Amino acid sequence: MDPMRRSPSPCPSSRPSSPRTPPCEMFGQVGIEAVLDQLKIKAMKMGFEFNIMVVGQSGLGKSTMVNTLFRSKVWKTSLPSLGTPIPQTLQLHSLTHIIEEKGVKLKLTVTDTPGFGDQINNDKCWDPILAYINEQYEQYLQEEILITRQRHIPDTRVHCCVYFVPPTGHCLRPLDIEFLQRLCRTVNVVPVIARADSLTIEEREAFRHRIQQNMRAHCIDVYPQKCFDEDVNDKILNSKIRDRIPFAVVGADREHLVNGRCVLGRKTKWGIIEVENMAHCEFPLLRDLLIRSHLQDLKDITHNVHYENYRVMRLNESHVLPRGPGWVNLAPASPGQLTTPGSMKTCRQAQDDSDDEF
Ligand SMILES: Nc1nc2c(ncn2[C@@H]2O[C@H](COP(=O)(O)OP(=O)(O)O)[C@@H](O)[C@H]2O)c(=O)[nH]1
Ligand SMILES: [Mg+2]
Repeated sequence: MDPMRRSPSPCPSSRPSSPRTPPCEMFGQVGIEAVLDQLKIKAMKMGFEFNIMVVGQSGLGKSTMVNTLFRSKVWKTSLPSLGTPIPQTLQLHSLTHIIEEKGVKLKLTVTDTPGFGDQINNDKCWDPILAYINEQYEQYLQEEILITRQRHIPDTRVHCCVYFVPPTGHCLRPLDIEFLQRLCRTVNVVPVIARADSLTIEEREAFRHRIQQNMRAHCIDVYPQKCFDEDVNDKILNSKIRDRIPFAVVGADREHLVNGRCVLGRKTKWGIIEVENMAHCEFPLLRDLLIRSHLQDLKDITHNVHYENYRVMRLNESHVLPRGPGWVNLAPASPGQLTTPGSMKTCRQAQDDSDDEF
């Protein structure tokens, strides 16, 4: 997909359609295509920001998956029984790293949600997550409405939430349904079947189909949402992706030698599960979606749809009409408005988010 694709409008039907501008007959080369080089140079200078959240019960391989995706030790992983004790409440931890490849800098923020779904009573355990996501929208909004605002507003909004479904082989659990139903309206959600090496090929397919049925029955619209396909090419590519979601993934942050090649994989007694081998698991589909083909689209939909919905809701509830060009009186949201329950602990360990450019 073209990473520079136009951003979708949140409600296309409500926008007036622009009058068709006829193409102008040209009698020579102007060099317009050099704009692409300018955009590339500027983007390389600015770097990219990408904020991802991982949600799922302890031990499903969230930390390992983040390390696998970015081929770095973004998070320290732990053995389920030997690691830190399971937290008594849901906590949110964010970590920011700069990843650089071939001169392209990516400022990656990963938010982990240890404690999600680990309690006996998991009622409302999605609330702190929703509150965190809305807090980031609110921060962005408060910066955006300043009269003297920063040239580049720091973007901490969650661009994608990867939800780890346990490999039960049955169907979505009530907790999964509750979570997905709420979150998919606020953020881009990509569900995955975690630790897929514990399922046979047939079990994986049957599980995927049942999850897809569950999602349809409960109106869970995960990313890439059908209504934001912009053209036939999008439709074709995204339909293939939608057919395979949730991807059955395996994570690994160790390399092994297989036939003289170094591969990321999990060594078992009967062989090595190669995470980047499509014959073994669908990790490559997840990586391609999140990084190689849809990263910019995830950011566009976050800005143009999810954040826009939040912005409109806040402007409406402020009950103050603009008093002239550019005037918006928007009181900061009180903590209660953002559904922040007392149990939430947000621990940001951003290592390098003081600069607007990095
Ligand atoms: N079998 C299997 N084990 C995995 C997979 N991903 C991670 N693990 C292991 O599961 C344990 C917990 O992983 P971790 O990433 O810390 O899980 P988290 O609690 O969800 O962050 C570690 O021993 C990992 O090596 C996977 O895809 N398959
Ligand atoms: Mg972890």
